[in-house]
Amino acid sequence: MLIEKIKNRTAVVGVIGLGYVGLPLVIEFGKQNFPVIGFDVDPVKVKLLLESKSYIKHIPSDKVSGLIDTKKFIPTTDYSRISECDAILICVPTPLDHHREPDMSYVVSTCESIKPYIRKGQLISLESTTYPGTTDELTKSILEKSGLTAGKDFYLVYSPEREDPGNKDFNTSTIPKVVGAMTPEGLKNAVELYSAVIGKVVPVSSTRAAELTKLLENIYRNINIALVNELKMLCDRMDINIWEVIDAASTKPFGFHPFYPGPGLGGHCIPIDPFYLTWKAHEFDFQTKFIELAGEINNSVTYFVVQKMMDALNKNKKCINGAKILMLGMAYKKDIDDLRESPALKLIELLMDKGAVVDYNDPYIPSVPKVSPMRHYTIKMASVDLTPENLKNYDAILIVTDHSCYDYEMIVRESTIIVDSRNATKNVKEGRDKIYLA
Ligand code: SAJ
Repeated sequence: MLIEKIKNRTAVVGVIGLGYVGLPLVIEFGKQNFPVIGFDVDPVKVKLLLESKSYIKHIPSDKVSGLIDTKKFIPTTDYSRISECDAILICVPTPLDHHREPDMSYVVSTCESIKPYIRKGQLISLESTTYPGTTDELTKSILEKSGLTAGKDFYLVYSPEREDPGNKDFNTSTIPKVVGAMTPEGLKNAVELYSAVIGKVVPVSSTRAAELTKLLENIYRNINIALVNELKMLCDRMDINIWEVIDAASTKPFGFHPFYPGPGLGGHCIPIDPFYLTWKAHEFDFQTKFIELAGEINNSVTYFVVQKMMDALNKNKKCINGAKILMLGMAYKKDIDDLRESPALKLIELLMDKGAVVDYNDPYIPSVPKVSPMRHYTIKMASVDLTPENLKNYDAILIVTDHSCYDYEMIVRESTIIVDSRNATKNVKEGRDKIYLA
């Protein structure tokens, strides 16, 4: 039944959570002529979509207007319309709470909201990054309170999102999609559904395998970034340039993938996802020591950068207390405007704790709201202009995010001390004696 409706594009696809994961899926299914109902708890998002406006930086509004014009896309906050859907994709956040433990509240509240309206024959797929067992245990248990049985009355699936906002090489339809289901029948239907919009679908044997697949992808990054961050701190003592070494190692045409040291790990995936596995592993009397060590190192490198700032000021007979520091870059990685978990926020706090007077410049982030998205910091700042005159007002410059648009020649020329945590000044020839790699 469902497969037929997928094949003839009459299956109604419900997408819950119209953020940077859900909205691209809405667009892809809309492109393939499926009727789509988009669900979100935020009425502002629904209103903007109805006005054919995109609120996601890398998704142009014409992609939304194209959808609305077909009259086959309905954005709504009315969860009772879940009963009209044949397939339901859940794309809601899975952050960490204050104790750095999984915060499943969005997944739970979504399942509770749709429970009264799910019906026989539907396919329900969770896409949020989460610990192995979520689908089989948490999602299943809530949805079965409807009286329906997962695997029998409805298909229960897990398919991790792999959205990489702004990635120029890959997009929603060209990033292979891993899919695991509770039953072979469910898997078959899920493969059929996702194959309608995504070039390559990768079925695995269970929802747990699919859940762990996504975590492995991001733990791999976290661990390898921690490795080069640790080597950066060792190389500082050994007077070796770690970036030179990584570039040289990258000439090996196989068996090596370069990662680069930085001021710490930001973003809503890499610093967070690994701790979903750490938390679940405890249930099996297992310590994920590697993950926890990587977390420790990625945290400590931020303190290392502060120490290097103090050393640089000291070398110039200045002290951190009262020093005027301009931090370049607030976003968690270059050329984007996302602040989440950005190490820049922690650096500001640590520098201020030592009495430094800190300003920042970030062309992508004109101001930091009073309470940043991180909730841990209450700082209110505005980006200062990056001009030769302004640079002269600071005792030191701290490069935190290596935005491509920065004029590093000018920055070095017009500054006295440059502490560079990204090797962003690697091509600057003049004034190298003013640069301190951190
Ligand atoms: N970072 C380093 N050194 C590196 C790479 C990254 O310090 O060599 C830092 C970044 O500055 C940032 C943090 O790590 O603060 C995370 O950076 P990221 O490049 O991993 O970017 P994210 O957080 O946007 O990760 C997303 C992930 N996508 C999904 O989870 C679907 C990740 O799996 C992707 O591999 C990554 O984008 C990507 O490659 O862009």
